Amino acid sequence: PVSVKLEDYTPYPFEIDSVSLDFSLELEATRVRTKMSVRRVRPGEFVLDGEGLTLNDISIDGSPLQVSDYKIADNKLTIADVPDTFTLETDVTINPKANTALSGLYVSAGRFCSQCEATGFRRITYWPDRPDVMSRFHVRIDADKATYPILLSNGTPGKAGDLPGGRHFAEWDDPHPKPSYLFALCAGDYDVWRDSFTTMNGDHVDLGVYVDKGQADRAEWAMESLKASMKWDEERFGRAYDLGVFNIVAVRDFNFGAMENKGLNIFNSAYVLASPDSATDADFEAIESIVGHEYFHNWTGNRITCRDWFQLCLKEGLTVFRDQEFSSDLRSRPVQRIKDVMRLRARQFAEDGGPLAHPVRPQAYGSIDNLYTATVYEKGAELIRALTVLIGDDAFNKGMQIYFDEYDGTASTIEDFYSCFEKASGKDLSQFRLWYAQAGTPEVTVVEEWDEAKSELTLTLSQKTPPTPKQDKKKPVPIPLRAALLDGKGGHVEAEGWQDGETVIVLDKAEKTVKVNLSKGSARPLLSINREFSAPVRVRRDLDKAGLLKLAAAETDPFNIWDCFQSLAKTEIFRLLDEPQSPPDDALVSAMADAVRLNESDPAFAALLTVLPDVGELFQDREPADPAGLDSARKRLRKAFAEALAGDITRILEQPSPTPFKPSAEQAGTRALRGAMIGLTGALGTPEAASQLKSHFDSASNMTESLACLRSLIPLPGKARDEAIETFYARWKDNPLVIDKWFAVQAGQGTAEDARRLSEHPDFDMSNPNRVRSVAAAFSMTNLAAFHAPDGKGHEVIADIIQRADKLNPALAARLLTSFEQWKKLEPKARASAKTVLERLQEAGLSKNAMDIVTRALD
Ligand code: BAL
Ligand code: ZN
Repeated sequence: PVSVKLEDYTPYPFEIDSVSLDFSLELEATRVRTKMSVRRVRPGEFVLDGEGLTLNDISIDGSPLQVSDYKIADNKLTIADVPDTFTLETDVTINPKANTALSGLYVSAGRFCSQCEATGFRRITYWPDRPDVMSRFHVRIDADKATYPILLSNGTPGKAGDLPGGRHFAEWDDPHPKPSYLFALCAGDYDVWRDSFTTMNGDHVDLGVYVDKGQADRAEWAMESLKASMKWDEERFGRAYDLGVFNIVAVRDFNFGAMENKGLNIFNSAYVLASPDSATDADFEAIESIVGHEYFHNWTGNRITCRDWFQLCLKEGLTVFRDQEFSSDLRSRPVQRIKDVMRLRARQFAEDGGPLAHPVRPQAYGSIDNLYTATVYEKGAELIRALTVLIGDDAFNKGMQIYFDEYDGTASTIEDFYSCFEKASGKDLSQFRLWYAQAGTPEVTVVEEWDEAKSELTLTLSQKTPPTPKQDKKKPVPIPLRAALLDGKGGHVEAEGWQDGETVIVLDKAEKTVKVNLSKGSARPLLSINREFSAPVRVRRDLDKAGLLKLAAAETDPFNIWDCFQSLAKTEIFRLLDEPQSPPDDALVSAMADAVRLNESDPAFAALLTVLPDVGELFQDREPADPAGLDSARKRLRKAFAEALAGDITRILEQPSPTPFKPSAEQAGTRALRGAMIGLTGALGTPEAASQLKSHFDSASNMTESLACLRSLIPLPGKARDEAIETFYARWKDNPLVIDKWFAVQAGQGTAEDARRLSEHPDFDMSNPNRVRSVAAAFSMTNLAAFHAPDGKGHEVIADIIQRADKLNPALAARLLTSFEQWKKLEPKARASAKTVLERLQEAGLSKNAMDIVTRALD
């Protein structure tokens, strides 16, 4: 695949101070007239991007150009001779209805909607479609008034009025210069949930959430989340909103979760619409976090944008960090941390360990759409968090203010960003920036030696980052490890130079020795390390089962308590895999159950203690991986765990679910533990369990518990299961977001035949990314035992869906292809089948996006 390289970056030779866009909306032939004021700032050709456009007219300073004056080739329009200052006008026609790639201007449920990041704007008009060209946008939209009564774009509304022929128009002005990827347009008939916000500067902001007709009340939570985000960014980072209007539009057909267009965020409806009966607590939480994320982009992404797409982590990693902090402040910090690390380990560690591994800031890419990865987002966020540990919160906060002050209105780089923290902390951060250039998850080994006579603990820490594609050798990176010395009684042990028994050890060499001096006669303390998961690494310690249990009991960091049990469970699952006849270890299972009971007063945390590492995570540590074997070993442990908690399950589920329903963290925590107990009931696998689940399903008053019951019933064949599947469908068949869940719970636990049957269901819709993902991603990314079954049927069914999806929506197909990323780790039969399927796809001639993934995966 053609590769774009970071080292090839050159600034654009022209500035375009302002642009007017005039849209005449028609489903199949929308006219876009563009007028831009261009000014040469350095030598170079005048080249614009454009894809799938029919050019009607083009003129410079009012004089039409002849065909010989310009060249259109390879999706670029080049005009050889241009004055130093000029006005360019273009008139193009596009076909939004035929746009199934959902990039550029397209139609969803009869309404116009746009998606321009990363390179969709060139599918709307000719433009230098790169983030470092920032311009003031004036937009005029005209359309049929009855069909499209609401016309929205970025900024604040200007003139509006009626036109002949039943049409009307509206104008929008965005005073903030922005790159084209932040342009947005929506037109159609919506219901609106309105509210307002007064900023810390006393400015009034009109807020609107635009949704399908009849669904306005389901936008209330998104609106509450928006107001909370606006307030939080003022309080935490001193950032106020900067326009009089902020709108969100919900769209059913959308490739991303949401998009941060200036003043007009466009959202996948899954992250806007919520009601207690139809949305789970996880949905409410995701809405809050994604609304926050997109809003926070207003400063980290929009006011300060990226110079080029290699800097994507500059806005994404930083904004994920900000949304994680927002959720931590609104909810429980330790619970949030655990959930974030679960996601990181499941998705990013897997990516980092396979053929698609790439640095947080890559040096080259084949297709920009494929760079929206867990590495750029999640590892990018972890690096910001590690930076806060390395330089401390005060220097971090100071550095952020320097960044906002010095880079506002610019398109920046990672170097610019880090220069602010160098200023704020007085530290040289050049070694830290290596984290951005090296792929792979560092492994840290910790060896302890205790000298009784000297009361001295010697820690030998070493790091090693495994080779990744095109990067065999890695340099040491600075790894900030929060550490504490535990006394085994719930407290810390003092040591020279440590504060309250805590410190940050920065492992910045291949190996480092740290001497810890305790007061004479001290007993040997237990070491707590990488507390709160302060660095995104794998820690290897020489701790056996007894040692880990002792550490779990002594730990004062909730993250590490959870993590000790994760390690214990992982080791036990591997043992059960190797010893299929052996029962799960009773002592371990009781300790796991005790930990759940002990933490019942923090139900959200207790619920997380019931979650065993999933198969995807397990097989990162087991090569060659036998997903079916791991799944069955995991199920044996889970069943024993459920048996140990049987009395607690009954007791907890006998209590009523909190009423009236509130999506608060407190109620969600209670329901999370109830949901965990429902899950464990399913793990028991008995006929009684199935009938208990069915009766709980029938009486559930909220989607969290209803869906938990359905999920638990799916693997238990019988009447209860079949009835639940039918009842759920019949009740929710008119609510596509809930039917997505119905597809996903079945694909997530069924066989390849089930996935195929679901993909042939009349409600399966290849043109809707949420629905495609509800079957294909649920099956291939969460049901690894079935997806990677040795008979290859799982691979076949997903390859078939990918091939069909690719014809309509290459970005979606490419995303689904990443489910093959761990194929080289598989046992021989599944590995052979994955290879055959990938080769077949490669020969089938897929889109550029999909070929980029297939080629890298096979490399
Ligand atoms: N910028 C694409 C969607 C998001 O990360 O917010
Ligand atoms: Zn983002």
